[in-house]
Amino acid sequence: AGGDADAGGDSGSGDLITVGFAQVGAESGWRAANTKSIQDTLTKENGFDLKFSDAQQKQENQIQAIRSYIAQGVDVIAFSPVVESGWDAVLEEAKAADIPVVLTDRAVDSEDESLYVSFLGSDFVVEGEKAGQWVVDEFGDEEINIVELQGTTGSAPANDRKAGFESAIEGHDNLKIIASQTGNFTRSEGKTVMEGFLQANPDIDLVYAHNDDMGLGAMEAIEAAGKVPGVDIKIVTVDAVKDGMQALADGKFNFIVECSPLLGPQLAEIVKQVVAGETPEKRIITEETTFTQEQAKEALPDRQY
Ligand code: GYE
Repeated sequence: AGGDADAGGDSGSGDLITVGFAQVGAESGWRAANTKSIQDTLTKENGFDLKFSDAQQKQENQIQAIRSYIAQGVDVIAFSPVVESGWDAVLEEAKAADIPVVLTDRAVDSEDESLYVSFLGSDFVVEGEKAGQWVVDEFGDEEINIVELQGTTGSAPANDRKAGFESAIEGHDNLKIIASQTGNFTRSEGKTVMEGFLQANPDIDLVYAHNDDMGLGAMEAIEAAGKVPGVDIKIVTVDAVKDGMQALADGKFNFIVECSPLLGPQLAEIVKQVVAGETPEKRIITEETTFTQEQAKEALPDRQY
């Protein structure tokens, strides 16, 4: 920043856009693909100097990372907030330092929308609704006991995927959520929580997991309990990462709502716009689909992540 743009073919670091990215963690296959997309796109060759941090799913670590990006005077800060609330103070610090902030993937609940320039990511309520609608269509009037594996408590995707699912099954009294607990978006916690669900409830018909990883953990717990995932107990998840798609193609999952982690290219565009003094769109929603077992078999060979 600040260098003379006419430096004639010299791609010295003065011409690069410095971006500080505070990532949530490395909790899931989705997150790994998201990190790769960002790191593969915000490269020196593409005109960026990326500073990247992993908060291990802890808000205090993210706040610390953002403060250090402010102290370093980066051009733009981008982050995926681990939880929705509690960001106003640090976002005001960024604003006071004149550093624009781009939210990627997850939302904050700040009422002051001037605290960030743009929010790029999925509509998690719609994802939850798509999962719920599949359940409604699949089971009709059958009496179904559902257990829910929630994402990280207080995160936008956990809040919204829960709300969207509930609204889609509302009024269908035969579809009952008999237990709901967080598995923190990880495979291991998904497995542990599912083990507890299986011990406490003899007739579970369906698992709704807020991401593939927890669904994969639940699948292991179901198998360990001597039942057949996808048949005795059906599994619906969100994400559509490779391992999830494989489980779907193998008949162990029953339905996946896609959530795209490939946000790097759009983030790069937004950052360039901001630095050029343009105003990016305030809300950019990722386009996504859903997959049945047959569709997973078709899509799997070309799946990038
Ligand atoms: O679905 C989950 C990840 O914020 C959309 O976070 C993301 C979610 C994703 O850990 O797998």
